[in-house]
Parts: sequence; structure tokens; C-alpha cells
Amino acid sequence: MNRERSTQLYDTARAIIPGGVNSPARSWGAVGGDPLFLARASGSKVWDVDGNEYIDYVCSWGPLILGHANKQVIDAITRAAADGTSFGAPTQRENEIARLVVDAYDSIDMVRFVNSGTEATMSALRLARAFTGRPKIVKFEGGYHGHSDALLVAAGSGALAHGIPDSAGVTESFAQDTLLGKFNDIASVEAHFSAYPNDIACVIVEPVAGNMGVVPPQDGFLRGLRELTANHGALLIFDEVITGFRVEYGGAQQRYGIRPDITCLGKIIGGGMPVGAYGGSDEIMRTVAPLGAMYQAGTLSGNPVAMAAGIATLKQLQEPGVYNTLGAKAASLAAGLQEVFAEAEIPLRINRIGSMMTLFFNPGEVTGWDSVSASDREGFTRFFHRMLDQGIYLPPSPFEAMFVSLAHTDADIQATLNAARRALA
Ligand code: KE4
Repeated sequence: MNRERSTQLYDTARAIIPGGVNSPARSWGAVGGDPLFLARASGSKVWDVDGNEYIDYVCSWGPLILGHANKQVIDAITRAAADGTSFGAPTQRENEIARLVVDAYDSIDMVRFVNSGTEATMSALRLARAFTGRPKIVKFEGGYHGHSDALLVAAGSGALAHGIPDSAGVTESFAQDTLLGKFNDIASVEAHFSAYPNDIACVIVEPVAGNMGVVPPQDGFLRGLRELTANHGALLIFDEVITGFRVEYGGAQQRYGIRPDITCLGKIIGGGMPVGAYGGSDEIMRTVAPLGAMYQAGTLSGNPVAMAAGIATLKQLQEPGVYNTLGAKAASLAAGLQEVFAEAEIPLRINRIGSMMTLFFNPGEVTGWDSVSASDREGFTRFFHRMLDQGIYLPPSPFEAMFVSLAHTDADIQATLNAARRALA
């Protein structure tokens, strides 16, 4: 495949943008090679600037559950933009999408919209500290919640892929209040509550981990977090930036029947435009300015064009059977890949919840950071490049989720399996 134009653009970008990218996750640091510069997308396909076509399983890291350039979403964006792009004043569309979120999440009475998942989780932490009056937080090794200081400790996703899970510039004063648990190990969290019975404001967790690759919660883990936090007067924050409207319309909290105190959302609720949100009970959300003493603001929060994209996306996800269809597509892909890897006698462990999944080059179970890090990164890297050369665009990191959208067809899945068979030959 000729990718000269991508390389030219990357050379230019690197002179004026750090690493040539506006997010390290896009820099292919984990798999090597020059990142593709994409020119356009439609449905399950993306095209790079050299005109090469790929079946896309990155889906912009999660938002594009309907597929790229969905007609109703594009029309909604176009109509909203024609009436003005931003007012800095409340608009009816904010009411509409807030109603959609409140109706979809039983644990959310009120919701505040922001511009990214990072802002959502950063604000949720501040809210938990304001509400409880306590300083410490618990997150999990390999958990990624965006790039706010308190959460860049043992972070997953791009931080992990680039070997900087504890970012430079995060001062000791921040890091000391961030306690680390092991995902799927409730005892590791109990130990922190025993050590700090009255100092922990919250536990923040990706209810299905996506940023060390997909790692589902084992039976009892989420229930254990719910009971531990309730018993110690701490808040449970579900970071559903990936899982919200992904694993079910009502997110992981619907799938697992656990009611968090605060929920963070992003990605899908913006339909590809910059949107994040955090919400919870009336009692907790009344702490948020201008009602309460916890301040949080944003020039473009609730932006009418972004809200229009989110509304058009969520409304389509209300169609009956959408999540069964998504799950069936992903199940078919996963089963086919297991077969192809078994034929080639190459160990593969697929962790999948609904339409989010990760291929671990690992013969055993992958249940947390220890088993994630024992997986064969080189094997993944070889597979990534061989699939790319055949027009299949996987996430450029073993520590990410891949996504199936409603636009992925059986033909796409069959083409992916054929490419995998050739990649392993
Ligand atoms: P953003 O600030 O990137 O919108 O959201 C941060 C965030 C928060 N919580 C979870 C569970 C997330 O997965 C993310 C962001 N995800 C990464 C990829 N897994 C975004 C990709 C990137 O950083 O470019």
C-alpha cells in the first residue's frame, strides 16, 4: 500500500505539533510506523490521504457507534450550525439531551455537560471531594480517565502505551491523594479503606475496563465496590465514557445492575463532536455551581451543534434491538477470529462485552493489569501491521478497545476474518 502522503503530512506535522498528533494515542508509539492521516469516512470505512480504504475498528476510540458520517447526525449538525455555532447562553437542545440522559440512567437525576471525558471525570472528582469533604481518591492500575492531574497516576491508554503512566508534571501533592487499586481485586481496595477509613472521597472505576484493553468485571467486583464505598461514606464514580450507551443504552450500570453515585459520560453522547457529561442524584448535583460551592464552567459546554449531534445519535440508539444487533455482529467477529487463531495455533484471548473487545495475544485469562502486561505485545504489533496492509484498521495499541458499529456488515466481518487468516499464514 502506498502511504507516501500520510508520511509527508506526518513529517510536516511533527515540526509544528508535538509528535505530529493532537493526542498521543494517535501516534502509533505502541506499534511503530507512521500514523495514517485520514481524509474521510463513511459507515464502517475510512480512507487515508493516499486513497487507501480500510474497515475501521477504531471508530474514533468509541463515539461512532452508528458508523461514520451517519446521515441523521450530519443533517442535525448542518441544521444546528446554520443557526449559529455557539451562544454562551442556554439552548433548548441542552434540555433535550439532558432529558435523554436522565431518562436512560436511573442513577442520574441531574447532569452537567462539558467538552470532553477528561472534563467529566475531573469535575466528578472535585464534586466527590466537595460533597464528602474528603481528600483522597481510589483509581485502578491501568485505568484511564483522561489527563487531569489526579488521574494521571498508573494511567492506562496512551499513557501506558508510551510508558508514562505517571506523567511528568504531576506533583507529589496531587499523586499522594491518589490511591491505587487492582482491577478485579476487591481486597486491594479494602486495604485502602482500612488505612484511610475517613479520608477517601470516592472510588472511580471503568466498570468494564477499556484502557488496558477490555477487561470485564469479575462476579462480585462491582457489587463489592458499591458496598465498600457505601459502608465508608465514599462515593462510587462509574467512568462510563466508553461504556455509556455502548454496552447497553443504560451503560454498564444497566448491564450489571449497580447504581453508582456519579456517572461520567462522553464519546457516544457527542456523536463524534466534543461532549462529556457528569451526573448523579439531586442531592449530590446540588453541590455544583451555581447551586452549590463546587465550581465548574466552560465556554463551549452544551454547545448547540455538539448537542444536536448527540441527540441525533442517542435517538437512533433507542431503536428496539440495536444492542442485540451490535452484540451479534461483535460475537460473530470474535468467534471467527478465535477460529482463525486456533487454526494457526497462535494463542488468542478475546475479552468482549457487547461491541467493545480486545485481542490479547495470551493463552490464558486476562483479568487485570498483571495478565494484560504478560500478553505478547510484539505478536499484536505484527498482526496490527499485517491487517493494516490488507485494509483492516485496528486500534494502534494492545491497550485499547476495538469497536464494532451498526454500520459494520457481515461482508466487513468476513473480509476481516479472511485478512486475519492471511496475516497469520
Ligand atoms: P477524553 O478527554 O479523551 O474525551 O476522555 C477521556 C476518557 C475518560 N474515560 C475513559 C474511560 C476514556 O476511555 C477516556 C478517553 N479514551 C481514550 C482512548 N481509550 C481516548 C483516546 C485519546 O486519548 O486520544
